[in-house]
Amino acid sequence: MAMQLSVQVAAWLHSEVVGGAPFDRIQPVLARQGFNEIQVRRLYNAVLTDPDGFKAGFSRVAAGQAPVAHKLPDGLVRAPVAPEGAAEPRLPPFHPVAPIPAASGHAIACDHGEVRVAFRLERPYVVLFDNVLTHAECDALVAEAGPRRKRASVVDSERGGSVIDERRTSELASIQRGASPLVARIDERIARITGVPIPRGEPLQVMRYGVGAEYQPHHDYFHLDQPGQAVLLSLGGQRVSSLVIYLDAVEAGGETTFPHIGLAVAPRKGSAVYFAYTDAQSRTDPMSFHAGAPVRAGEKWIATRWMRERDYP
Ligand SMILES: O=C(O)CCC(=O)C(=O)O
Repeated sequence: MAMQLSVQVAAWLHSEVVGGAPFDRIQPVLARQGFNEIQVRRLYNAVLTDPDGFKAGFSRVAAGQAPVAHKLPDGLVRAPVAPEGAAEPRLPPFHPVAPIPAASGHAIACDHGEVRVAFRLERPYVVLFDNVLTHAECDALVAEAGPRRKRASVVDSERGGSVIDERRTSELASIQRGASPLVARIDERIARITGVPIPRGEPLQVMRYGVGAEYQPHHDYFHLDQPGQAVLLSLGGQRVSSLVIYLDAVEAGGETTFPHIGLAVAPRKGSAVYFAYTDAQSRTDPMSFHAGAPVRAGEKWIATRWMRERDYP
């Protein structure tokens, strides 16, 4: 259903959001106007993403002109152009709601030993961890989940649910939190290194990619302008971060790539790449665009955990 926003409410929303009002202040006001949470998030993000375009839209209506469709930009949000001769412009900062806990330092003591932070990138927010799982744990997870795998699917952006799609050609087994003593131990460890509480994690997805299999570039967060994705917010809110654990090395190819910044992370058994892309106001970072590059030789095994704003049932 199309959203009907009065000029007065649109003007109020614009001035509040431009003034830095958090989502929680906006939501109850628009809820009283009859908007549901997804609609409020879309409006909030529309103002944040393009405040001038949003203002131009309701100003046209106030002046008695026909409204124009408001399209959210889905490409790269670029930093302002720097003066000639200046160094490359830095991207504006983005503060994810789920950064790794600063207090842990570079070596995080866990039940099996130390998980080490190999590098951390600010934007997109990416952390590479070493020694998240021991080699024996990687092998045990593959043995436990591997036989249950089926062809992977993606979210159906129009209708909701999931569909088989050539963009994701791996095989996948979805493992509930706490499904076995091994998975429960992995749940604890993931929460410890990422700082995201266990109940906010979606099921662990154990995946195998054969030669040629890939996961083409995508965002893990839900795109609220696509109806089939927006409905998924009702289960635990937006996705905030992802952890991809490598369960084996790959002979060639199969890197996790971040095309906007030219980063390719090569799979190493037991290490993991973590990326966080949603802030405290539910704004999402398009720079977190990433992919699983095609495997060129050997096979690739990973376990991915997607994490939410709130508990995931
Ligand atoms: O296969 C990879 O390296 C990346 C997996 C991925 O993009 C995901 O699970 O969201």
